[in-house]
Amino acid sequence: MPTIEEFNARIAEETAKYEALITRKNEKSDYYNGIYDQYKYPVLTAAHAPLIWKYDFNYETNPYFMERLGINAALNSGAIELNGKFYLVVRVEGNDRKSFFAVAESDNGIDNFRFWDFPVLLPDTQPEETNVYDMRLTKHEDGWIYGVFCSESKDTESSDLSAAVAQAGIVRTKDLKTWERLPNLKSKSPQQRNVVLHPEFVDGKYAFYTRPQDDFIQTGSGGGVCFGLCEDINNPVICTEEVVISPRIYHTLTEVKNGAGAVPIKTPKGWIHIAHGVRNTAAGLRYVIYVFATDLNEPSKLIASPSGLFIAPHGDERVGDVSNVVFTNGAIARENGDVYIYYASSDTRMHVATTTIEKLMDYTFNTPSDALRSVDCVKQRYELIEKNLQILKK
Ligand code: M1P
Repeated sequence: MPTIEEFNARIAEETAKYEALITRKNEKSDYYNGIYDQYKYPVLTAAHAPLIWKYDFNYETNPYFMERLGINAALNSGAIELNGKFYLVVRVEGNDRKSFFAVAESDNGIDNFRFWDFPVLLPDTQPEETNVYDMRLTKHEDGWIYGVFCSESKDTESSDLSAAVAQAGIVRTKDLKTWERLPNLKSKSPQQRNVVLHPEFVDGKYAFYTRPQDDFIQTGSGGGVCFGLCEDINNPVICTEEVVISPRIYHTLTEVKNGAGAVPIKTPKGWIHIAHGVRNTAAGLRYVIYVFATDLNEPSKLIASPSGLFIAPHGDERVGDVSNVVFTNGAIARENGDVYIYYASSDTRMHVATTTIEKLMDYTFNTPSDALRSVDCVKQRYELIEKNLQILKK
C-alpha cells in the first residue's frame, strides 16, 4: 500500500498536470475557409473535470488515490456572456452514463475554462426523469436567463428496455447559481428534443423553436425545426401550430433529421440560426452544423438558407463516443461584433470556432442555396469558375 508521502506526492503530481491542462494557451489552427477560425485544442474535455469531482482525497479511505466517480465526456454546452465573462453550461457525462450540467468560465472564451467546484443540482421535480442534457441558454427580454434542455425518461409503456421519452425541460436563473424549475414544455408532439427559447417576445408571447419527433431517435413524421408560441412560461404549452421553418429535405444534410442549436443571433438582416443536420451513411449517422436565417420581425419566416454544411468534423474531431458528429447548442455574440461558436465533436469534447457578425451575415446571405440536383450544383459551380477566370485573365 502506498505510504502517506507517496499518496500526497501523487495528489501533487495529478494537480500539477491538471493545472497545466486548464491553463494551456489555445491558438488558432491553420484551417482556413474565410468564414471562421478554428483552434488547435478543444476548450473542454473530460480531463478538465476537477479532481475533487472524481477522487476521494482521504488517505484513510482511498490510499491508492483511485478515481471513485470518473468523468467520461464534456460535450454539448449552452453558452452565455455575463459581465464580460464567457460561461458554458456543459453537458458532463459521468462514467455511469448519466449526464448533468456544470458551469465552466473563462475570461477570453478560447482557453482557461475552469469548472466551478459544484455541478448544477437541478430541483428534483420530475421523479421519472433519468437523464438531462444539451441546455440552451436564452437571455430573455423578460429579464430571466432560461435553460431549455432534454429531459429523458424511460418509456414505461414499451416492452423494449431501452425505449425512452424525450421532453423539453425548462429552468430559469439570474446568476447560473440558483435555478428554478418550470414544468416541461407541452406540445402536440409525443417527444421533443433540441428545443430553443427565442430571446424576444413574438406577438407578446414566448416563442420556441421545437423539433417534434414520433420516437426517441427517429423524428418520423416530424418535418424539421419548427416554431411555436406559448402564452405562459409558468405553464408552458405550445398554443399555436408548430410550423416548420427549416425542413428536412431529401438528399441534403437534413434528410434524416435536424435540430435548432444555438439561440438565434440577431443581426441587422435577420436572425441567424446555427443548427445541426443529420444524414445517414453506411458508417451510421453523420451530424454536421449548418446555418439558416429567419426574418427579424417574423422569426418563423425563412429568409436565407446557405447551401451545405457550415462545420463538419475534421481530423481528431471525427472520432469519439459517437463518431462523425459535430453538434452545437451555444454561441456568444458580443457587443463588438465577435462571435464564439461552441461545438462538441463526436459527443466527447468541446471546441470553439470564432467569427464576426459581419462575416456570419456575409456567409448567410451571400452563399448560394442548395440547388438540390447534381446537374444544377455543377451549373452553380460553372458560374463561379467563369467569373473567377475572367478576373484571373485581367
Ligand atoms: O449523438 C449525436 C446527438 O444526438 C442527439 O441529437 P438528435 O436529437 O438530433 O439526434 C442528441 O442527443 C445530442 O445530444 C447528440 O449529440
